[in-house]
Amino acid sequence: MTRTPVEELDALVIGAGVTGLYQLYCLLQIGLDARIYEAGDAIGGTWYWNRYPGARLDSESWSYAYSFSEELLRDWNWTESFVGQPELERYLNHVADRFELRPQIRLGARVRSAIFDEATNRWQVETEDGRRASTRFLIAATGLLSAHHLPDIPGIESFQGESFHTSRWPHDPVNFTGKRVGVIGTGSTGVQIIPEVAKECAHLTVFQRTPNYCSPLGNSPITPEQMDEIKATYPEVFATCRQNVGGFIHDPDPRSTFDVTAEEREAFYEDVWGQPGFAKWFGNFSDLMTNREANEIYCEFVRRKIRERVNDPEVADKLCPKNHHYGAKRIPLETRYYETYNRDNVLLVDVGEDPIERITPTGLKTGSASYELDVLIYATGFDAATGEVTRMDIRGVGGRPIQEHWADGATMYMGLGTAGFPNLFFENGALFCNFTRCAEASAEFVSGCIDYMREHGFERIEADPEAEERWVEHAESLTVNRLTSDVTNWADGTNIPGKPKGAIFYSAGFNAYLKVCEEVAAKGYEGFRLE
Ligand code: N01
Repeated sequence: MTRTPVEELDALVIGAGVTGLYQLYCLLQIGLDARIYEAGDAIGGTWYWNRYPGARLDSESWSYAYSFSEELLRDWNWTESFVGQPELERYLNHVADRFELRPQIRLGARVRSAIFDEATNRWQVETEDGRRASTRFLIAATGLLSAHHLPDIPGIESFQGESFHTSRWPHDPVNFTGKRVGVIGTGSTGVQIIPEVAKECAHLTVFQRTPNYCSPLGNSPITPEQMDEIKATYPEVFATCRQNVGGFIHDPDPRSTFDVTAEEREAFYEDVWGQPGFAKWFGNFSDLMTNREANEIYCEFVRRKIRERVNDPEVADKLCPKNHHYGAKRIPLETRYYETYNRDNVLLVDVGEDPIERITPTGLKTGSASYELDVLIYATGFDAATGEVTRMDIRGVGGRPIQEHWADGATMYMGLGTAGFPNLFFENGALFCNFTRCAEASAEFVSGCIDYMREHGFERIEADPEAEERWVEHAESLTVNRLTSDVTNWADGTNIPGKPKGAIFYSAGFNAYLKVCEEVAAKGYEGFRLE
């Protein structure tokens, strides 16, 4: 490893995904000398790493687009309502080229350490490939779901076939022809990859621990005429997203589940069920996520839908969730997922009932059976939000490591900063959101803040510990009336053994969060200490 000369920067962004690219654009717009250090060999973040068969959007493509450039909106044509990974990767590369971001992006530069120097109020950064930078501001645009999680199953290293985590998928297509394949995990990723692999392989065994309320995606191609119509309504699309709790283009029905008769309710459920995307979640009755009884009525509707699509009643029963509410775990959107279990070459194994004991050199062993496999796919998720941050050696005031600071659970003010780590901003998904909408909001807030600091001669910003505590208490209080479950969930850290449980998201929603950003900025970045 050759160590390069130190790059002297105003701002360094970690990650060239949806957030990082726009963050760089904003920083360059205000005249900063800014760079991105990106671990991957190409840009795209999530849409670079997650190239498994079936990977695609579940926000409507046009609502996921960057909104900041009218020219970009005018020139880019989406081909499907929910486009796949290749088109998203092309889009992000187009954005990087169009706005001339590439010269400021260093690829293959995985940040190993970032040490805050109190004498200069600057971060000293080193990458694994020997690159070095000194920067006033450090922005971890490391994504919500980027630190991939491989479960600690005994024997995992012993498997002699091919094995892949879905988020580290090879660039060359994997050939499944004639092979016995196993997939562990039935979250949003598993649900996307399973139907694709089943079509190609000799035999597929799905190891499911917790079934989900998978709901139809409703994808369709976009004709040139439809694309013209979408372009004409972009301002309305983004205005709707700004008003929505998740930044999506679906609004809840203001009625409660119990404001209507049973027949009207059924007709309403059928209607939202038939609509594309998250309409069946975010466009549902307003009490879906707060009233247990209301939620259970909808759960039963969804279970019925599952049973209608799966031929074998025993298999259908295994696929029906019974231990959590609709929406308590993130809803996977699917295309012919349930029909996959009607194929002769697909077997569903309930590892909730019959847990995985070990991976063997030739397959997988549960308590009661052994499965011979040529390929093993881990669709086992991510150490969400903070995982990528705590995998780096980040040390704040007094040399305190971030891992020690967050030993009892991660806390942040506005999801953006934490006391003791000055001039460091996190952009890891402060709320559950149509991702680009939130990415734009946080990037604009951070660049606005840095601009304000320059104008007023401030060199150092840090979350006020009391403001941070108040924010965390407030964020937790918002979850009190929401339906949660005791099942594992990446959104509260419980999918990672040993990770302290805590709500990641600000559940007042995107519209409320935008208001907070505006108010905090208008009050000279209230809740942050500026020096
Ligand atoms: O990960 P997950 P994901 N033994 O954590 C199972 C986004 N996304 O990659 O539920 C057996 O949801 C685990 O079982 P359980 C989206 O936000 C978006 O699927 O813990 N099983 C679960 O079934 C999504 O929510 C898109 O009991 C084990 C699965 O692995 C988020 O990414 C597409 C196990 C992990 O599910 C994460 O989704 C894809 C073990 N030891 C993803 N360990 C879009 O459409 C884990 N599991 C945009």
